[in-house]
Amino acid sequence: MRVKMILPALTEATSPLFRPVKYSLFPPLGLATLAGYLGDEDEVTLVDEHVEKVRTDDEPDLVVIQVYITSARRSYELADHYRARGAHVCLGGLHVTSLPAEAAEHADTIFTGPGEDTWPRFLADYRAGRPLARYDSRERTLAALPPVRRDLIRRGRYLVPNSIVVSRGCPHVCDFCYKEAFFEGGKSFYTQTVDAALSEIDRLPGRHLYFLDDHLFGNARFASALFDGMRGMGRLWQAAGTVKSVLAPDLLEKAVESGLRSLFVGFETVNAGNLAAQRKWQNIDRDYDAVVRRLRDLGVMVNASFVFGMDSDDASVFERTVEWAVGQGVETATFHIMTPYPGTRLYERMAAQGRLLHSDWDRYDTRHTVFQPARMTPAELEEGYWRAYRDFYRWKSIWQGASVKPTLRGQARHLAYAAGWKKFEPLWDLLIRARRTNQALPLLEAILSRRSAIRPTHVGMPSASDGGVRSR
Ligand code: B12
Ligand code: SF4
Repeated sequence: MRVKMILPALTEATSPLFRPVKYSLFPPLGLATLAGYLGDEDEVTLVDEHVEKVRTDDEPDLVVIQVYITSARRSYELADHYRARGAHVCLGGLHVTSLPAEAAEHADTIFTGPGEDTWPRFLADYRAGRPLARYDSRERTLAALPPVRRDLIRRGRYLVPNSIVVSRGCPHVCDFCYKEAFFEGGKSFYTQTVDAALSEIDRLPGRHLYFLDDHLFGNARFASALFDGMRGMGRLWQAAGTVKSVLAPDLLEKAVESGLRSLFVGFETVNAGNLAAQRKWQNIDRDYDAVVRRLRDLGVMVNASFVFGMDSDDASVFERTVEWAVGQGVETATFHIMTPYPGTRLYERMAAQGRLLHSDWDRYDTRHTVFQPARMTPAELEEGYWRAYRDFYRWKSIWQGASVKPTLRGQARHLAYAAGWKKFEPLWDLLIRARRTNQALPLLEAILSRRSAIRPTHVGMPSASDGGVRSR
């Protein structure tokens, strides 16, 4: 059987003029996971449109497309094309789960939720000549997960080919997050066994790892055993964690000991009123300054994530957020305009209040305002969002942020990391066009390995040297 798996890109990622590096960071892990269920006799190709062109003159038997909201239009275009050519087209992923009826118009079979239970079931049915039109995931487990087909990934085209996920979902229930809707009908947070996760790590070449788990620290017992197992492997890694998990004792220290060097932290808002409205219970009454301080003391760089446009936000939120982040010496920040994704509580609330402006999914990309904000105009929200990026990544702010670090080594690392992402974008663009993105990885590893804790901690250095990584 000839199988073609496609991760379609949103328009911005394929622009002939400029390619933001963020689209060349991570390979399509979801599809490479599903490919693990295919047989040796199957002929498989995996195409990621973010880093390569999709050829459409071929004739696969089965076409598998992963649909995100921002790439839904392109996904449907490809699906219609291949159906017209006689292929059986399968659509799955987040957007299909949110809006199955919309996706079904472009597919022979649709899948809702994660694919580890439904995909092997479909393959058996398809081979037996009786595929269904819809499969809904109910059994949530990562037991018996076959190895991810990393051989199908063009490693050289990604800055971070070693991305990895060892869990699915998250124990929290934030209002704006995709998670509750995607995992409806079954468990919404579960992990691999520690042994399976360690084996997957072992299979990855080089030093650097990026955990894409929604909340790697979400199950403390699992995380603690994982970090114990990773100690001495000489890895440098980045991940995402919550404010609460950073403040919890011990686990973070273990993570650092096993190679954690940068963490993506979901601060989301500097307005306390927003937290309750968004059911972000785990952030309420937490001391954000203490979070940054604790990470800095352990030599872990911070990628702080913020969402603008929640109901308590007025036009002053942008300046206050940037001021706080720069003043704390946060290395990198990711800003988003709040975006109500179909299927979330936030979407239902906005729809019930008549505040949704349109359903042009292309613009549900967290850079456009798609709803009526409570205390700003939609234009003010977009302008403020762009201004926040400009203000945070000004040279002046980068210097100011770096100066918070008490050692020269820490300051140098701050400058290199913050400037590397935003000040050298034309260089990234050149590397991407030359298909050499991966050649910048040693530089990233070098920056991460320049760990500089302010205060001595009880944490020992990972064996290979010291180092550091990312986010949520
Ligand atoms: C890595 C990542 C990226 C990377 C790369 C994406 C990639 N290569 O897949 C980059 C940086 C490019 C990126 C960009 C963006 N991202 Co992003 N990203 C992620 C992240 C952190 C991990 C994705 C991942 O690898 N998951 C692990 C794998 C194993 O799971 P999976 O991909 O979902 O695949 C499983 C299922 O979905 C299902 N499945 C998927 N497809 C199919 C198909 C079939 C046939 C079947 C049976 C099953 C199936 O089975 C798979 C195995 O269980 C997710 C958060 C998350 N936890 O998923 C956000 C996430 C997907 N991103 C999100 C967003 C909003 C964006 C951006 C719009 C943000 C922005 N402002 O730039 C852009 C645009 C994305 C686009 N191209 O359209 C949202 C999506 C919301 C939505 N409803 O679509 C998420 C959920 C983050 C969030 N919490 O809001 N992202
Ligand atoms: S903590 Fe993050 S992943 Fe978990 S529900 Fe909230 S936004 Fe989603």
